[in-house]
Amino acid sequence: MTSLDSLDALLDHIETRDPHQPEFRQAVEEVMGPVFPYLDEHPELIGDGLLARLIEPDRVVQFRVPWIDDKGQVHVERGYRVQFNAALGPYKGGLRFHPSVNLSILKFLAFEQIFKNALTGLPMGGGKGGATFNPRGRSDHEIMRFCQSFMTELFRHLGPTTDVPAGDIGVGGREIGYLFGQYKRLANAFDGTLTGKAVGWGGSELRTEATGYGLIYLAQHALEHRGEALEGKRVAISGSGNVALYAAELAIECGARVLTLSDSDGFVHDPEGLDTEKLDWIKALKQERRGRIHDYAQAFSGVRFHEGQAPWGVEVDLALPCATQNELDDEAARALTHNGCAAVLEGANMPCTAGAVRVLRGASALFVPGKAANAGGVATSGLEMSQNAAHRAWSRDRVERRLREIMAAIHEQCIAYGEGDDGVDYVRGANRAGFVRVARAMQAHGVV
Ligand code: NDP
Ligand code: 2IT
Repeated sequence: MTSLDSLDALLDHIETRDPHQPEFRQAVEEVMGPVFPYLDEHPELIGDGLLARLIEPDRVVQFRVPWIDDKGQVHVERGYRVQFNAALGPYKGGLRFHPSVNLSILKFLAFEQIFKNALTGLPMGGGKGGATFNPRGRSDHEIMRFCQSFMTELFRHLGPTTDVPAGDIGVGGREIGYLFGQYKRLANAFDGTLTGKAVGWGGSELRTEATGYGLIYLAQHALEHRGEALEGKRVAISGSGNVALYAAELAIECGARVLTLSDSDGFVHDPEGLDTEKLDWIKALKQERRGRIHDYAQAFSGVRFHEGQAPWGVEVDLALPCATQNELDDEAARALTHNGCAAVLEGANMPCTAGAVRVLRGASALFVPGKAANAGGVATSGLEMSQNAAHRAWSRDRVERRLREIMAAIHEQCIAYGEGDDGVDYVRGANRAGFVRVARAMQAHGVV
């Protein structure tokens, strides 16, 4: 095998092996770009073919998921679990149900997850899974039957010390309930094999809010480090799912003005800003009625709906992309910085393209990558695993205290590995800190 001792060689190797996996290639470039210069001073970290082993998943499971809709028609989806790296603990990462799901996207997400999980300091490896299933417009019974069929294959690959999935796009509390029900039935075990469970039956307090809240805690640390505060800032948020809505909730509580939310139809712009009452209305719309974001513009005066557009043209101080990968490109980044936006934190996984990140850095905007900014969700999943293993349930205060500590520690690691003459480079800090923890563990375990 050719030597993989440069970023170009590594990316060429991926291109040759997996020419149809652009998102995976993008994620490897994003992680390893800032790590390579560090390796010049720390060659011991990559002996024994570490990089070649790091970019190859431990295992990929792909399977057929047949299900029957309410009209009796049979559908066949493709299901996956990418068990990427278990150097730090059992595979851990969400499940995504979305028609765009493919191996490239799941490998990118699982690869990111390895280093994100490392940053939390908790004992979790990296994995991701999902299916091509589109939950949009499906009845509860259709969702249930799909989840049961999906779990009927997946359960044999899971376990509380083997692989512990959670939610991601299209997989929330309802889906985790159905998945857990079928897992429990097949495995004949009530254990901590899924996280994101409801609080009454093994779930952790605050897991629902954790990704969005953690994003805001991280934003507070990063802004404070620059001598700024969140209070009074105008904020653009994309998405209106789990991450977006709880980021909005805490941002509002901290005195920020949240001006936008979106879904795949377009974005809503509320120039007055959301308040708790409006947000409760949107939560009911999205979580109970499963409606579309444009309904918000119809129900509240002064709110405009912009069909087919993302919110990055709105004049704001802070942007929180919380929908999906590559939703904020270089053009959007130029629009944001042109309008005076000085900070972007990734609530979603890899929502900013490489070009967008270059534009933001060129404009000296604060940029915090997802593996640091959105780690609060998986961190709280880690706390849920601890509670399940101990057969205990912690109070909301205790979980919140731990989550705050973990986000503060992630910020500290970004500073330790990323601070330079011109401030903190969070991309460098987060990727180097995550990589070092994983590489040390892999070296200790030998060539496996
Ligand atoms: P949800 O399914 O709850 O919400 C996703 C939101 O993003 C919806 O508003 C959805 O709109 C929108 N969206 C999804 N795909 C697209 C698309 N292709 N174009 C435009 N809008 C889109 O998912 P989450 O909030 O859980 O996840 C959002 C992001 O955060 C993802 O990148 C996920 O990987 C990441 N993340 C999630 C964590 C979690 O704990 N849930 C933890 C860390 C990161 P629509 O309904 O119209 O599809
Ligand atoms: O991207 C993510 O970190 C998640 N979807 C959450 C994973 C988890 O296991 O809680």
